[in-house]
Amino acid sequence: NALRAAAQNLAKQADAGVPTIFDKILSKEIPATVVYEDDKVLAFRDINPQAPTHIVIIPKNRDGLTQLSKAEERHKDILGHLMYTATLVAKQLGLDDGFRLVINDGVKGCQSVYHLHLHLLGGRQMKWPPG
Ligand code: IU
Repeated sequence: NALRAAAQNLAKQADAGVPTIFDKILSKEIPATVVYEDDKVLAFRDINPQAPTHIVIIPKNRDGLTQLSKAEERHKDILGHLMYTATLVAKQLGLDDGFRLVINDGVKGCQSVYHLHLHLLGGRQMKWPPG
């Protein structure tokens, strides 16, 4: 269907090295409220927050990781680094009573930006199952 075709097209463009919106945030072409940064990752506030605290954490070097399901052996370090970063940011932002991490993958996962990213959500009571 149309949604699937659009998502596959976005993924193909990202695979081909076409900059995503997150590359533009990394290059400062598009402004973002950065809450944490090191040599490997950037964490910034989501422009359409789904919780009082909603942070997006991305690898600076996409290295083929348009989405989690493209992960290969060489990505294990950055995947761990992203998750560890979430714990640092959660502490920094005072999410002491818990938080949620989400990675949307592909069409059925509702992924919209094809540059791997981890969502850190907190500041309210979460529900299970998610939507
Ligand atoms: P998703 O998992 O691919 O759906 O997440 C993409 C997120 O990026 C989504 O929550 C958007 O609100 C967010 N975002 C952003 O923070 N800044 C932007 O310029 C754009 C999207 I476009």
